[in-house]
Amino acid sequence: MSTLQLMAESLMKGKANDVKLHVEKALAEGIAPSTILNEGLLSGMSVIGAKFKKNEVYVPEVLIAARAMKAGMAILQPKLVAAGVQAKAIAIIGTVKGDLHDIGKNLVCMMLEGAGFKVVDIGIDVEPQKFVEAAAQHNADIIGVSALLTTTMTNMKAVVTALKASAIASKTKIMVGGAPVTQAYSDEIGADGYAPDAASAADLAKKLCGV
Ligand code: B1M
Repeated sequence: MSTLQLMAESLMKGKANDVKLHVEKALAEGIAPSTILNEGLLSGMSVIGAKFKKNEVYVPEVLIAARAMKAGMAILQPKLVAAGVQAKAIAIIGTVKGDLHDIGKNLVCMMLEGAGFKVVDIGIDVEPQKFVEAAAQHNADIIGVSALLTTTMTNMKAVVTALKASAIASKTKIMVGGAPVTQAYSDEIGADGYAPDAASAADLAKKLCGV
């Protein structure tokens, strides 16, 4: 098996130290940082995403794989920057105003990072205008809004309204998700898309951003 295949395998098993060693070995072998990212780390993470969607792996496995990916990225990131490799797109992610749940939102961040996005996590209990300000500040391609309560999902509409009224409306897409959210609700409030889980959120974000 090649170093990149071993790297992807180790990532899928959540073996952070092995991932680090394989990244270092791949760099020593002269493999380009972008190839290590795409054919090693992202390739492993996309398998995890697909399995998560099919309920073949669960939240703990995804968290462990994401931790292994982060360990590899810590070594690779400076090399990517030096090589001028750009993120595929930029995403702002947060949980709506009044809502403190962040486990699902964090998984969405990890899957997006695993799909090659630069993710700016703006946290929980986020005011509608804050989503738009962060998106403008970071020149974001997409805003992702999470809600876990039937009482707070209604605040998603205010985020959509704030975005549509802003100067970045034509550039920045918005997707919504979280346990009580549905496609019908997303359509009703005028969001660009809804994803039922973190892996689907990464697929949807790629589609909406055309990357
Ligand atoms: Co809360 N809570 N909670 N809670 N909590 C729920 C959501 C609840 C269903 C429990 C219940 O009653 N059965 C219920 C909501 C009822 C409703 O509105 N229908 C509830 C309640 C009522 C409350 C409080 C009001 C309780 C109280 O104080 N009386 C309170 C509210 C606080 C607030 O937010 N203002 C509260 C508090 C808490 C804790 C702080 C204790 C804790 C949160 C800790 C944290 O997040 N750091 C907590 C927890 C842990 C839960 C449960 C048990 C688990 C939620 C979770 O993390 N799931 C939950 C019951 C349950 O779901 N079984 C419950 C795992 C996570 C991976 O799934 O977040 O759904 P989830 O994310 C999924 C998808 O939804 C999707 O992808 C993720 C992964 O595939 N997804 C997106 C999520 N965001 C997305 C965004 C996207 C796309 C997909 O695009 C942007």
